[in-house]
Amino acid sequence: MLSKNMIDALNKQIEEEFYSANLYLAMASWCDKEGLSNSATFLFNHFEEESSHALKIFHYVNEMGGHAIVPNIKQPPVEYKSIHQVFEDTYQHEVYITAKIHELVRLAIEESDYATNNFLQWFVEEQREEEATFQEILSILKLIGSGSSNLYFIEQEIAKLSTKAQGMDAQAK
Ligand code: OFO
Repeated sequence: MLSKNMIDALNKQIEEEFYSANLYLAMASWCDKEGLSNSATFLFNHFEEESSHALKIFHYVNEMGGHAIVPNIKQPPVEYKSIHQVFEDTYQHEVYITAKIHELVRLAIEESDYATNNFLQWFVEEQREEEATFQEILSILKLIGSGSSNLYFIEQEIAKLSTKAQGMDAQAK
């Protein structure tokens, strides 16, 4: 049984996860339009991942006797200055989401809600992995540098990371 506080906090997180999904979908669409198809694929995959995170919490709330609420999600930015900005924003966004997950863990501990604390540990690990992935991308972008003649190399590296990430997801299932 979840406290009212916990149900509200988890519903807020459902909204955050759906927003993350839409943010990555908007970024994927921008990359697609710019002809950056490997980056687009990487971000489309991330859209699906974030949607699955939202649903995971959604089902948990109902399973625990609460009421999961379909959120009203604000529109994410649709235009980006560069691929560097896209990935800088993804990294900053993941850092923000990690802080939100940690707040939920703190609440679960305060309320001695061991089931929710246990449920949230999957997200703690997921966030650690996601921050590491986006940080790796930022390091690669920094090494390659900006300038349109470097976009080809960036696309090659993102394709490699997509394959690696999919391999990890398949293992996790
Ligand atoms: Fe990127 O994260 Fe969901 O949780």
